[in-house]
Amino acid sequence: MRLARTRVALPALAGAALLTGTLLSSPAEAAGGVRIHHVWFDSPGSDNRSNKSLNAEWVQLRNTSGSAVSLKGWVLKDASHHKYVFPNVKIGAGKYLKVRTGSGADTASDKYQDRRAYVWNNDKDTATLTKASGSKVDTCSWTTRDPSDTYC
Ligand SMILES: [Ca+2]
Ligand SMILES: [Ca+2]
Repeated sequence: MRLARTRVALPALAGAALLTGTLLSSPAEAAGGVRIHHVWFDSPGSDNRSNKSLNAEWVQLRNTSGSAVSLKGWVLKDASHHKYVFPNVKIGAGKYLKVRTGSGADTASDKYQDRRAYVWNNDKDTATLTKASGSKVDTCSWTTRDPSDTYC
């Protein structure tokens, strides 16, 4: 079961978010509007652990706020505490960023965990995004009832 999400009128709140986090009810907004937007947990085709297949498994973040947010030291982890620590990168206002499981050269829009095994279980798992301080920013959970093409 995916977690219930609070949908708010983000364009209207983007300015307010710059002034204070206390107006906003959830940790996601308080963190500046970075969310787990989509998790493609079941790589297309057979899961043969090829680098191509590993990189077709990813988590996509979205910055719904009106300003860039630094992800330095932020952590993306699964239910088994496999952690990916973000390098010194920013996610621009309104931009998306994918964290792919396999190896590759990081770009502005694509980061690589450089793993040789899958992280995001096909049957059931939870992606959790925390700040460097450990405070929770967002989570996304799924089961087999949620296909990979379902957004978080
Ligand atoms: Ca697959
Ligand atoms: Ca996992």
